Amino acid sequence: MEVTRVKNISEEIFIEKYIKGNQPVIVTDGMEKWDLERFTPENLKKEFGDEKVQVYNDLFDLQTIQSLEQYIDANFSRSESEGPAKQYIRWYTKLKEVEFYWSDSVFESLKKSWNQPYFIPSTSLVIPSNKEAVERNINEYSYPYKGLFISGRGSRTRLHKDPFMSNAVLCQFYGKKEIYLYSPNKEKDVMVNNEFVDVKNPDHAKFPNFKNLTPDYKDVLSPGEIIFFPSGWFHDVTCMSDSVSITWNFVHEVQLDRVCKHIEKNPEDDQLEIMRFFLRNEVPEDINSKELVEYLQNKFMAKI
Ligand SMILES: O=C(O)CCC(=O)C(=O)O
Ligand SMILES: [Fe+2]
Repeated sequence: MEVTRVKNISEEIFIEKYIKGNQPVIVTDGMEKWDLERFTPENLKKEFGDEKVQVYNDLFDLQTIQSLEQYIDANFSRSESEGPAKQYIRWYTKLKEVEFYWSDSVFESLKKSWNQPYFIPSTSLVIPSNKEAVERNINEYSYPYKGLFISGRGSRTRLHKDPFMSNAVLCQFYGKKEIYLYSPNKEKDVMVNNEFVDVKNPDHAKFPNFKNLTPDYKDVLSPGEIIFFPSGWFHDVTCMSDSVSITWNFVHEVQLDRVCKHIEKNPEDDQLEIMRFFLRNEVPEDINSKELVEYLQNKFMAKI
């Protein structure tokens, strides 16, 4: 089944139907005023070719550090005989004080060429922290967990779900991506011992329930389209051509319950480090999971 496509959608309806309803959707008119030409491989190479980038495999294991130009030359425009690309640039903005090739300066420079999509709420957000109740514009704000994804034809992000029940927004600037989506209630079929099935090459001995399982949605994301991955949905993304996208994560207050339940069930989840980072201006860095849930419930209590 294909993902529902909508346009001219209000923030209220997006919140109600898709964030609260926890359903995926593709919005087809969210990038109309953006400068997509700025994001072509040729232009990115010209503007940022010397920048160092992290290059990953089809999950999130770092393979190498190289320049953007080196990556594009080796992985884009590959001929049939060279075969598909296997490596993938996931270029995130700064999450913590560690030596890393973050993308902050590149995002700063690209700022005028895109924007926060009109239907994505910028208030009432649990993540990113919004203590001062000011609006958060994904584009203006230095936003940990925002990334530029640059990837040659054939490269892939294998099945996973995003951390701490956050949603992801994926904006497609260049090329096409094939997307498989499995709903959160398929967890026992696609995940065993914290390992995700490779949906395109499943190990049936390890994932016996996966047999004959079809994705809830299978679709192709084209330039100018934005897909919303709701919290807890499993997604697998394969580049059908050379590709450039931007992605980020957020949590809206209508989902607070789900996030708190996740924290209570998984108090040792490594990914909570990211949650703590987002809330660093509000809570002590070493806050434990129980206190974190209490803090969030109190903060949003008036509203739930
Ligand atoms: O585009 C991809 O390869 C993966 C996207 C993704 O996992 C996300 O946006 O959360
Ligand atoms: Fe993801």
